[in-house]
Amino acid sequence: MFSKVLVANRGEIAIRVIRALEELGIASVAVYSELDRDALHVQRADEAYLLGGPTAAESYLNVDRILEVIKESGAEAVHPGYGFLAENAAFAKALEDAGVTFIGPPASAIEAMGSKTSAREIMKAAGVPIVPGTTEPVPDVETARKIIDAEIGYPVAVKAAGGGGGKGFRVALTADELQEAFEGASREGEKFFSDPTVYLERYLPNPRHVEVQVLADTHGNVIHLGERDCSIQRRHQKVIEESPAPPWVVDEEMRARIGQIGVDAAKAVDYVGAGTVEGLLSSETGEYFFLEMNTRVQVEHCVTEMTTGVDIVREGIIAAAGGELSLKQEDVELRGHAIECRINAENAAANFAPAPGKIGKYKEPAGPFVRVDSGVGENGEVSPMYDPMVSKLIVWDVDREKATRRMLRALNEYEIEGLTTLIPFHKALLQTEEWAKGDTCHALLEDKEWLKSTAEVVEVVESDEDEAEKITQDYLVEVGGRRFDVKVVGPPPAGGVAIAAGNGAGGAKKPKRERKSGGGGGGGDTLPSPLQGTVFKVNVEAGATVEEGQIIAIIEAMKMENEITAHKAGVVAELPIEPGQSVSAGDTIAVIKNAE
Ligand code: MV4
Repeated sequence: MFSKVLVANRGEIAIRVIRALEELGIASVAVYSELDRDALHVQRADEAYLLGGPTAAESYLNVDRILEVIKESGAEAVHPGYGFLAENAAFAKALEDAGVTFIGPPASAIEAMGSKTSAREIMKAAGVPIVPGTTEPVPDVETARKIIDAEIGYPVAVKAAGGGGGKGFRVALTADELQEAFEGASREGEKFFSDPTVYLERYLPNPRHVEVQVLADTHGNVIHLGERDCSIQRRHQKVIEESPAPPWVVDEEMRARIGQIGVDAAKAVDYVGAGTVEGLLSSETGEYFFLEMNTRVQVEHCVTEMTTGVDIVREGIIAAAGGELSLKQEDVELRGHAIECRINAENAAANFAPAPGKIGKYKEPAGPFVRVDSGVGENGEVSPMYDPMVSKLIVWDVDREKATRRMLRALNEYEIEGLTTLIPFHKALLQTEEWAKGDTCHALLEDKEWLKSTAEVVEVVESDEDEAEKITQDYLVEVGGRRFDVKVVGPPPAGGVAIAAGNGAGGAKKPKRERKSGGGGGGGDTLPSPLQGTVFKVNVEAGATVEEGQIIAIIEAMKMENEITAHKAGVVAELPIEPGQSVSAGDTIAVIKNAE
């Protein structure tokens, strides 16, 4: 076994890995960017090294510097977590060459699965069912047209070969839409993966996203830990995951069938460690098709840990060290139901725009069968530079309905001051009939009115907004001897002194400023940028009349396109932005005045 491992990541997954290392008696080495000097993962590790500047390229993607730190620290292996270098075959190869163990599959498996066309070809040869379509790149629109007419038909999905997770994915419902879909997917492939190659798949109407967790060691043992259902996605980002799938979606027979598909897929690339085979389950025919394999531990691995009792991260480390998996397929037992909610610093009411910021008070839920994997804590900060995830909240209970109630209870306990998060969105979603039915909730996730209705008042910890604002004051009130905690939202009292006794402490508290997480500018005319980035597109002109929720501009940040929508209806009085310009969080995107 290793004695020291470097964790090439940050946030909750770095901490998750460090915990597993400590339990195995392995020393941990953290790495960090200049922005992460005080981050939790740095404090939690046995030693820590600065990688470089704030951008991912200068720090968590800086292979040369990471190789230096490996030498300096004497680490014998590297755990990449997810994201950053986790699926970078060149990085895995560089470590192999340096005699350092990459905790993950061989570089050849990463490479085989990295190209989606190559993965489809290998899976087809291995007898794994793939979504009908091409396994070879399609050179141009004309060729695509011929293949679709002869074999696939419409609607058709055009996907980037370098893609995955929905990047470079376009749909052509009819022949008319093909050219745009083809060019769009190719452009996105070029932008994200430096590879314009695309391929075609039959477009399945309203499928479920069902994936299989696999584990493999170097002794030929390959097992699966059942499925996760991740059908609740927004712009291809998973927001809620569960294990197993709702019982009426996947039964024992289907579980065995798709589990075997996962095992066959892993075997076909000589997989080692923890991996996930993603697939689509046709809601019409019950057919299951391989979509892609993620050659790393995933964000949502925790729900499987809860239902199987297997520590997936630990098994991955043991496998990389040349050990045997601690269990056989027949030892795998699924019990009960687990749900995970991603607690992102995002504003569901504003198109899920990233809402980075400083956290004030912070209190995590606890109690039976509640797990919180978090990357930040009290007085921490969610930086616009990285993924906006604050934490993952995972609960377990004997069945889906009870797990849902437990999740709602845990969400109610969660207190994150100063940050707009998906907590109110999750609370609302888990109380819908759609969730109860096990629906994929696509319509809800696009329903602007419904999303708006989930917004909650949040207390701003630190704000330089200067307009007159309402404040929130907490009072303790006793009515007929019964105690009530009362929140009063309104203008600050004359004289500006507020006495709060909310938590029984009795002392005077500074009045807190609040903002409705749904909009910007506290009801003013100014639409501020919720994030730092580059103006990609301006969708309206100055003087235009806009509806509330209409897209004003698209801001690109971390390669993601974020739609900035009008916070109110009116006339665009000012529009001080143009494509290519960089904006900071809080900068004015537009001033929208009421139409007279
Ligand atoms: C598809 C599809 C329909 N047909 N492929 C790809 C990435 C993943 N995030 C979702 N992807 C899809 N690929 C074909 N051939 C539909 C989706 C899809 C989806 C699938 C299951 C559950 C939710 C989804 C949300 C958006 C897109």
